[in-house]
Amino acid sequence: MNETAFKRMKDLPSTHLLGTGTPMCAGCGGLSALHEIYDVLGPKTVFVNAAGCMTLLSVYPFTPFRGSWLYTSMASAPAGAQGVRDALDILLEQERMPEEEDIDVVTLTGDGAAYGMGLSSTSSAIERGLDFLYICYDNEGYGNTGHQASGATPHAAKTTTSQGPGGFAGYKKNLFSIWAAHEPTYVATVIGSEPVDLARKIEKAKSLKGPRLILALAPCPTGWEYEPRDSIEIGRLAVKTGVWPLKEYVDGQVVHTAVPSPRLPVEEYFAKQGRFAHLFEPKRDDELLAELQARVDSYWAAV
Ligand SMILES: Cc1ncc(C[n+]2csc(CCOP(=O)(O)OP(=O)(O)O)c2C)c(N)n1
Ligand code: SF4
Ligand SMILES: [Mg+2]
Repeated sequence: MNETAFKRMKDLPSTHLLGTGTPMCAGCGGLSALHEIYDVLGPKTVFVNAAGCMTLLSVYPFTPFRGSWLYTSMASAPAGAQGVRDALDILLEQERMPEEEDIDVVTLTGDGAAYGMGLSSTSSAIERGLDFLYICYDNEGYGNTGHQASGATPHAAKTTTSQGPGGFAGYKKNLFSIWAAHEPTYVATVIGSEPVDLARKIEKAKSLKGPRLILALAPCPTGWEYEPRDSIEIGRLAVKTGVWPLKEYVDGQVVHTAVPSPRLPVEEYFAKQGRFAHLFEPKRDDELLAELQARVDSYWAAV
């Protein structure tokens, strides 16, 4: 962090969360989703944060979180959450802490941890019925280290590790369904550009106990290659084209909380991002665009 950024952070009022003084990229969609989520969760939370872009928010001795924050390795945030929950439960059981001072345990990671490195410890935590809220901001790559491909990278996107003519050859993992298959308390997708839907889901998640996931698509100007001012529009297009379905899993049922109608063509979303520029230039790739559209169509045909 340079000296100016350090001075700006130091001067932030103590109530200022995730402000412009942090060393984050302008227009970060993950940061705006987290800001909205924190507005609902409030300071009675302990964030267990795996390595990634959001760990840059808390640079010793400063933090924008008004509650507690703990840093873990990429693979072990749910294990860290278990330790914190256990410690809180012991304090409650031994009456060393009154019930009203109990704290919500919140795991915060990127997609690299949530879809890949931390999946095993996540699965085990859900299996044990851990009472925690897992927030994944999904920028579809290892953002903090230069946007390498992750388990969340979509088909055809260029990343620093998928530079071939067709972009990423694999397909985005379905983390929503992987979580739902564990039959946890709650799973929901959100996006910062739909704040009302997001706030309702966070309120619901906060009111429940047990393993809960909030999966936030996080438009990332740096990794997705677009102007920071376009983050909200790109987020809205992700929903309007049907690329990012807004839905929740509760009581064994999946319910869509928004059904785009009419659905916009997916190319309106792709055309705004440099990581998909090869779909349009130097020559339009009709075959690949048709495949991408067909995959989204078949998802919605089954809803
Ligand atoms: C085991 C391990 N491998 C690699 C790293 C280096 N590393 C730090 S942050 C990061 C990217 C994490 O990606 P993601 O979870 O998607 O979060 P983002 O950076 O996109 O916010 C990596 C690879 C690490 N900390 N630990
Ligand atoms: S790389 Fe992307 S996710 Fe990371 S801070 Fe920048 S905009 Fe946000
Ligand atoms: Mg990421």
